[in-house]
Amino acid sequence: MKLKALFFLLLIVGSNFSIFGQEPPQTFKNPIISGYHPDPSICRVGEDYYLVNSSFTWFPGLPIYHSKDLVNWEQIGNAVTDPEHYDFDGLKDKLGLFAPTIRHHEGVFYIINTCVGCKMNFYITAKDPAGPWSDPVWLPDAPGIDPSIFWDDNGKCYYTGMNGIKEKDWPNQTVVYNQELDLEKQKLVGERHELTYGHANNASYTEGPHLYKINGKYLLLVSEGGTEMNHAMSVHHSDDINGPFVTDIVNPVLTHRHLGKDYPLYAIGHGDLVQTQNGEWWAVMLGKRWNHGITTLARETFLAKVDFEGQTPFFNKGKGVVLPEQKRPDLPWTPVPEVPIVDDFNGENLAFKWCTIRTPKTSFYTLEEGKLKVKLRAEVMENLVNSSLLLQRITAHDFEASTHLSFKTSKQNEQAGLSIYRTNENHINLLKVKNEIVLLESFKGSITEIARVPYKGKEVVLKAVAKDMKVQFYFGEDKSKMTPIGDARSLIVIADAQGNAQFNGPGVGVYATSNGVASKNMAVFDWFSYEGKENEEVVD
Ligand code: 6LW
Repeated sequence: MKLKALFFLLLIVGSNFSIFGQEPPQTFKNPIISGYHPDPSICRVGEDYYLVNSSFTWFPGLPIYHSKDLVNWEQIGNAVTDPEHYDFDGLKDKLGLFAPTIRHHEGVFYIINTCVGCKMNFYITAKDPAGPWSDPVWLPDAPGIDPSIFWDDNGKCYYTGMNGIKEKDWPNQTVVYNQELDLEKQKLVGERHELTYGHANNASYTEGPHLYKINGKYLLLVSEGGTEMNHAMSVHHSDDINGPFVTDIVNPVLTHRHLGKDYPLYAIGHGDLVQTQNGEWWAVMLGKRWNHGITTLARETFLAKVDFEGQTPFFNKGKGVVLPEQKRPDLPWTPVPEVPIVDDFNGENLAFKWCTIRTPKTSFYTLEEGKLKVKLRAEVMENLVNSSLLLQRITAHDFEASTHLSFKTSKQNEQAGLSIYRTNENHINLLKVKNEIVLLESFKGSITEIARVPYKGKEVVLKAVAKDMKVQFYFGEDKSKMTPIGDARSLIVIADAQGNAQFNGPGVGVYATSNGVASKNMAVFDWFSYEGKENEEVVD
């Protein structure tokens, strides 16, 4: 009896104090997952929450996060990992893996997604969301993008998606449809039903649908307005899964488009709902932040409380907007391990955060003796192919990134170093070449040599310090003796809507190339350090 009492006492104390004994915070800050994490989809299994984001041509793709409290998220894997099945070559950076949906049904996790430019809609399954995930089941009969998956009480599974319309009644009109998905036959079956064009007769780009059954009625949540300033979310109700769906008079239920272009958080939309084990409803959605008037972190993942009045979901009731900071969900505060600032490449595999761009048809790097060894290959990042480029998402407006490189070449065409990358046309590279260090900037496809300095040593530390929309580059024999190279460059190079920069987001990492000529040379990185410097002002 005493033991049982002690156990319950510990439980109560534990839930009020985080495992580290600190008083858990009462509030959380948005975004909950910073850096480019667009089109979030979420599901709950017991006390565990799983979230997936779109990832375009980043490989591996579809990052998966886990949380116990909807605030602290840890990446537990990527759902798209097999180069055999997903060919992103030839795809612009804004194509590839669009908005996914993650759901759990009868012990199996499902992700349904669209590979734009590469065989379109498919679903994959897994027993463990950390993977392995199954090979894709392609759905050639499913048109459009933004697939979602829902099981009705009768066990039938339904596919909901967005499709274009030939005969539009207004510009950018699209339709959300559903159709039964026979998981045995692995294809859409039966009649396709058009559910909504959006909440108003000018709703453009109605997309990102998700179906729910709440209080015995079907609720259809969709996004409208496109993923920029006019982004919004609306809900539609029906007693029948195939409709007719009636638009809710309260629509749009969430948007920031009425707040004007200077409001700090904008483009809010593309959300997914989840009910906690304590009965609360919350929503994840995408949004953007300004950084001195432009957006350099692309679309991030935000969280908002949802309260139902009847069938209508009210987002942050009383405020009706996504808040930079608010009371956190009534869940046990469960911090996750900090992502180490320095990656010393001592592991057997690269951390989940490391990705390349487009599909690696050959393995171009190894981890040996605590070093990352990257092959110099003819491929260059300016072309729509996979090159020897490894990136992690930039997660803060101000950041510091540096790496220790060991590289020697006698050939003019061979380069290796540090890269800040948004697209094949928008990037800044600090590279070691034959007896020199060179700073190259590509903006909207035009490449400029910013600076070039002599450097004979084999070992070099390369560094980038981003602050207030500028990034200054440095080089040196070691961390304590760094010299600036070139002037501070504007981060507009990685910003949204600059040239072909759309949908995806910026990364920082390492790069090596022999510029079109075969090479046996290697670039050896001893460590890589990335630290986001939070200086995000909180507004309310
Ligand atoms: C996503 C769609 C969208 O699939 O952009 O603008 C696509 N809206 O919902 C890529 O994020």
